[in-house]
Amino acid sequence: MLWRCRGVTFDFDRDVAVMGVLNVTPDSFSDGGRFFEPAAAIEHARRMITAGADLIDVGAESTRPGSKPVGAEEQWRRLEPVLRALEAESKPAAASRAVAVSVDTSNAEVADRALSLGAHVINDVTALGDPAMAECIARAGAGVVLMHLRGTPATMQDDPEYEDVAREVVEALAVKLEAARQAGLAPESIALDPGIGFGKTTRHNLELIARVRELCALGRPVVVGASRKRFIGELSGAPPEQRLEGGLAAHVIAVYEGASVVRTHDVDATVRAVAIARPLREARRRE
Ligand code: HH2
Repeated sequence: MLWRCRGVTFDFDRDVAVMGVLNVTPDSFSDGGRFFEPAAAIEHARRMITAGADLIDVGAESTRPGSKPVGAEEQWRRLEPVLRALEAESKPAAASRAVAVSVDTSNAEVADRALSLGAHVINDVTALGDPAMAECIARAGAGVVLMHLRGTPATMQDDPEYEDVAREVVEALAVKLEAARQAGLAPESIALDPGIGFGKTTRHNLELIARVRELCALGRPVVVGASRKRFIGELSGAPPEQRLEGGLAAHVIAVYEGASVVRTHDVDATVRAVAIARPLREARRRE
């Protein structure tokens, strides 16, 4: 299965991609403030590329539970210097392989500006909530991640309820996928994400990871982002800086069950874990 993201095409019949998180924010839940300065952000992106990241996902707005939206101007003020530097860093000559630049925004104005600086992917946690989003992504020929989110980051953890979370998330993303196609996005540009922690309890997150195959059945690559999230803390008692092993466990299971992309703060360890999880999945297929 191919995922076409402008100049970079992923072949998920062969590969699993690791997406490194770069939060250019003062308030993200696990690394807020650490990479807020452009120089620190660029240095961190370089480290992730060297560690084997296939995509760098740059975000200027925290979407942690209870967070407030950040306006387009402020998002762009945070993103621009980093994207300008990344454009050069991500070229195959500099990185020794193609690295895609993803921008985590649900604001079409920010997405449009980022695409004009060469971004390959728009990671939209609202799955085209902004009516202008589809058109600007389609025009650029970029890739898109459509994520499942119930409510808004401000309200999403207020007692989320589902009858069957995996079935409902698949159904909701099937509707989003069809809407994206209708809006002119090429099917091969679209990836889907169940939105771990976005309007879900610990039990919901576990079911979504364990049943990721049901989402794969929609025929598009699946992105899973469990890194350092609250459910890992709830199950292991660990604070965000000690959730590496929990995140690896979740991502290894997700890959084994069919996920194509894992989104992580811990690229080096995740690349090493995926190097085992992916061939394990292959070994099972040949049974
Ligand atoms: N999770 C976060 C942000 N963006 N995008 C996708 N596609 N999938 C995810 O699971 C996802 C996401 C939250 O993590 P983080 O960016 O570290 O935190 P914050 O939103 O506080 O910046």
